[in-house]
Amino acid sequence: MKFQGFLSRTSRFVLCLTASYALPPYAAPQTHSASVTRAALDPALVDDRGANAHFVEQEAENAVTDGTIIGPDRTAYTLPAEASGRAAVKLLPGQYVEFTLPKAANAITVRYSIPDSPSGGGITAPLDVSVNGSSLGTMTLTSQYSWLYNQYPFSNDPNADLLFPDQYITECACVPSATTPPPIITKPFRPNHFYDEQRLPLGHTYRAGDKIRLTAPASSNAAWTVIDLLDSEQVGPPHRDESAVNVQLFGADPTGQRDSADAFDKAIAFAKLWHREVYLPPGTYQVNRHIIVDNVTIEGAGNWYTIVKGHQVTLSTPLPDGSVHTGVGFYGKYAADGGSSNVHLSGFAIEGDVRERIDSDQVNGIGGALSNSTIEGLYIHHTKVGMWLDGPMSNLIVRNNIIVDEIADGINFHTGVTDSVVANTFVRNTGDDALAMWSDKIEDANNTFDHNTVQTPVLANGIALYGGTDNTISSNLVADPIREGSGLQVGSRFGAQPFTGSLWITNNTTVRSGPFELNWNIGLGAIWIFALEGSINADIQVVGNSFLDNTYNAIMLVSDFPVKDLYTITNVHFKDDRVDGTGTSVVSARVAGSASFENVDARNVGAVGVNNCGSFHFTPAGSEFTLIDLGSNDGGGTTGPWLAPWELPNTITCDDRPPVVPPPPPSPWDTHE
Ligand SMILES: [Ca+2]
Repeated sequence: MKFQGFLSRTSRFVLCLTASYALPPYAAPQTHSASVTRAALDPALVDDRGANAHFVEQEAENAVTDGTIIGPDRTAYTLPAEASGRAAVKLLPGQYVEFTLPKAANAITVRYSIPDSPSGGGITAPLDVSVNGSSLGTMTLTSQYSWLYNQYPFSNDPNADLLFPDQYITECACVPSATTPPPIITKPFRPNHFYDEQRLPLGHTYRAGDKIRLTAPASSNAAWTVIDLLDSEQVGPPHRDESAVNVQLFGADPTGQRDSADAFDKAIAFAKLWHREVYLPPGTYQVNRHIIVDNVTIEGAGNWYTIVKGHQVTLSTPLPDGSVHTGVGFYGKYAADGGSSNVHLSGFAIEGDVRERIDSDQVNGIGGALSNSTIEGLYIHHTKVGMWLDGPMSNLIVRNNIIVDEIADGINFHTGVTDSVVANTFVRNTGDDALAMWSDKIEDANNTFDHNTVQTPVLANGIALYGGTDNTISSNLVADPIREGSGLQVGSRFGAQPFTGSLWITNNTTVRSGPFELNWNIGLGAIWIFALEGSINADIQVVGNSFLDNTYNAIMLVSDFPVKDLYTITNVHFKDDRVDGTGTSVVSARVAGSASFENVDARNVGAVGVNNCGSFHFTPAGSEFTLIDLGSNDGGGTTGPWLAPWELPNTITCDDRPPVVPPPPPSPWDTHE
């Protein structure tokens, strides 16, 4: 692997820019054509929900191009489905897409996809960058971290046969190894995880109205280059701390040529001895293993300046934690070893090298147990999970981070994580739940996920809770879950402890959620409450949320058919929620139990407001699921009011596959409605 330092890259761009100074001044900035969106939504529709990121986001499909817009399309395993807003721009060699900067910026991030190599493993290809017609240089795009195939936990080989021919697959609705004649499986089977993103410091501040053009060179080796979006931002000067312990004094190499892990350890030991902080100056530091942190503060110059980057390393013998690989990561001690406390990490990037999913590997950006600690201002890229915390542990504050292009989860509070927070964190393109609390063996309690943005998890959910007590999911923005999950999930799954106490799901916005569930062959809800391994009867308050442009339903309460007579969902309370656009119903109930509704308003509803199947006994007494109408549940769609009296309290309306009526785009909600 070649390491390219920030400093050398910056200086190259500065040189290019010197030439552009000779050009005549440009006309006054034009800002009218700069369409800034948040998760492909008009920012006015998002309110103050989601992370307050430093960058502004512009979708390629709204930009100027001589390429081809692909999508919108929400069909899994397609390029548009995994794009933000379910649309992108496809460039053939020689074609471009051009964005008009909405604000001054000295740095951009490009989200893109290029083809895999015929045998897997990825290719690299150039992308020319120019500003106002003046060349800035060429980015080297890669598909080495994208393109997975086949059944979970996936393969990098597009030509692989089924990994598990003895498992049911929905494509043939059969178990292939038990089927005669065997079904024909098209290859590549289930391609996914198409996108990656790359950051580029521009070396100069450009003005609002300046035009950033991305061009696939005519000579490009990539048959096509898909651009999904551009983020742009003004990166501030590097943070400096002269009083902290500088890792370079212990031999850390900011050019990334030499391994700096031992130097990090020495600097940390020295800093702890003298009760000082550790400082990582601007540069790229090669680290190919875990840095164990306990009772220490490590601060970088900012995540655009300080990059800690590693190779994936194959271990000759597995570690006690089960890992067969290691890689760059900052880990607290495991809870079984006493855990870590008073760790404060800030202001750097962690660039991993994980290209495959091996669930036993600890190749995450942040790991272990970190009590009484803070993690802020990090950028985590290409690790397996961004932050996988193994408790028991307590009082961790995670805020202002960016986690993108991961093989599995973004952040997982796993096993007895309590009194902890994830706030103002931006997560895009995870390969599993973007934000999760998994009460495995010991319950997670009193945690909050607040004001985070989640975009395009390619598998599983935007935000998922598996058991726990008194947790809060508030003011998040969740967009574009693609398959086998939805925007928000509350699930008794994965052996989790039961839900107890209360769960508050308040003031969140989801968009383009409620996708098609390929295994069940039905549509999900933007919020998906799933009693798979036990009844869900904790006090669940779903208040003040907006469920926008739902592909199928807004709300789904469901069990699984083999356990439909064992488990129920009760004590769920929906209040002051808004539903703008459902391909099918507002509520789909496929479980026994009940839920209450108060001031839940809906419009642009594509099917009957409530799809009530209960537990599928269809007795004269009606459905086994009861809707409790607490009033002011207004609005509806093509079949009348969504919560019409005739549906109450438990009229059977079961139709799992009604025609889907794509709703119009979400629009401002008149406060008098
Ligand atoms: Ca897009």
